[in-house]
Amino acid sequence: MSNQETMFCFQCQETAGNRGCTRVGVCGKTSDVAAMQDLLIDTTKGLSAITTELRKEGKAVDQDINHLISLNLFTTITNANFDRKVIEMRIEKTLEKEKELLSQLEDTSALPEASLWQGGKDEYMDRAGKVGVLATENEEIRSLRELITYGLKGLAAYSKHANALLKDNEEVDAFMQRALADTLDDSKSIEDLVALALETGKYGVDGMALLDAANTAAYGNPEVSKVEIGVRNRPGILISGHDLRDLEMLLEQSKDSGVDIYTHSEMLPGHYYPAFKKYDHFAGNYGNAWWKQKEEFESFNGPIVMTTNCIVPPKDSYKDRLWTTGAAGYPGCRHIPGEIGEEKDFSAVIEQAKQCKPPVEIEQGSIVGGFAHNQVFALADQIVEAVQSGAIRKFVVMAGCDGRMKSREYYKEFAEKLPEDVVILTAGCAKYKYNKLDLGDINGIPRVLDAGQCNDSYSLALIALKLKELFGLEDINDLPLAFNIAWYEQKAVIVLLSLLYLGVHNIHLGPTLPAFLSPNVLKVLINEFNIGGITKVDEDLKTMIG
Ligand code: SF4
Ligand code: SF3
Repeated sequence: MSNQETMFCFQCQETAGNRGCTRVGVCGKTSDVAAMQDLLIDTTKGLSAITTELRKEGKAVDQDINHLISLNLFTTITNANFDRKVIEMRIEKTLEKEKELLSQLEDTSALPEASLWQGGKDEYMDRAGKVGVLATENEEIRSLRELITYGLKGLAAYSKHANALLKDNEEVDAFMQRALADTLDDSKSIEDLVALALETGKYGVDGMALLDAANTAAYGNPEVSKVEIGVRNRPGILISGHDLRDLEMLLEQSKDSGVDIYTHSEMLPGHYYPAFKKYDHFAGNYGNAWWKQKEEFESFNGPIVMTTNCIVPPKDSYKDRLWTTGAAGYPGCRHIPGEIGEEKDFSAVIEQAKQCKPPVEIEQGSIVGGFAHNQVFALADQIVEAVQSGAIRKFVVMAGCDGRMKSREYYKEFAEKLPEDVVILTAGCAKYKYNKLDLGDINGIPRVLDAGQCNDSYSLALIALKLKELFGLEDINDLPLAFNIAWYEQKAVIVLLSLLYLGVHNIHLGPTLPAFLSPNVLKVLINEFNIGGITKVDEDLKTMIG
């Protein structure tokens, strides 16, 4: 691989043929952008090797460097940033920081080549061809390196959201950087890398805890909430992605503008936080999971702000209404700048909205959510009683991502066919496959308990641990709890590694198993954790629910 005509990416569930995207991404990523992402990852690993050595020498690493590294990783997550110029700019910045920090290091002998390479922009493409995924020839080592790298991308995304709320965890950052450096270290064995993958899960839990603490300190604990899915008659702004700080700024700046704010996809849980309930113009949720955005952004009529992934390459009909901010980017779409701690300026978006027609109504009614840990703990007595009386037989965690593959209809069917005494615990955009079905309740407890965004899978883990305590069990795997997780992008990888770290066995992962897991790495996960895929709904209902 030495030119921009070839690429290799297999980081997401929709990778071509469940093997790898090689000319253009199924997501729409072009080969030159893929190459620049490969180089950005390599330079970020190089910088991380330097910061790791600096820490070993007892020197402090600036928070700005930690933030730079997290944002670099986040920028390469599936569907976050398609803008080659932005990625090149981040490579340049990273190389500058490498140079600066190298001069502070006493001993540079342990550094990998990636820490020392300093090429100009005209050399980027050539270098990218040498440092992509396939540069690691051994299939097992490659698989583990990518598993760890993807987990770290997810962790970086969650850290970045916590950082936006001025919360940092130096231990998480130091680990992230050490682990990135280790993925370049040829002396690491398969066993070392398996251990590192599980350690990544430990820090995944810490990273999600950091974000949970940041979100709840800033906006209160999510509470049971009814969210409208119809529309009002004023123009609207649609905000998507995961960044709650962006949502807060937009709500505040638009409050007397005559424009309503609607959430899309992973921003839906914004409605569950008490702090946002005071805004009368916070109208509801519009549309579904990310992959339906082409139709839904068209009919929304107003501007759309993508705060993170998932962006689908936009149609011309609404491209001038699509704005990005933070790690998100798309060439030709306007970007709202703003560093951590700065107030972003959404006035141009608000002005554009005023000129737009109100959204076209595509659905009516409401959905209920807000079952994060605090709210569920408040209902603990009711839940324990329902389990003890037999009214609730089992819980099934169906967290994760949604996606466009037909095979994902499985999750809707699975939810529909679940026996009526089974409760779904969900988080992430996976929920759009069943959160508008009328699945009823059990003694007042809804059968779909939505904790929030994908990072709120942390809440689901806390709920499981609480149930274990309440039922006096030794092992989380003794709970009446099954895991049927849908994955798509790399945040789901950190959620998975976190669950493994917490000792959860028998996780079913679908709709397909990750292409980046080599047969032998998969064998390890099966042997140690009994991970499995999915089959047919009826069969899986038998094995998972009984
Ligand atoms: Fe292919 Fe997924 Fe990579 Fe996009 S992110 S290029 S769809 S593997
Ligand atoms: Fe969805 Fe992209 Fe994963 Fe945060 S928004 S869960 S796919």
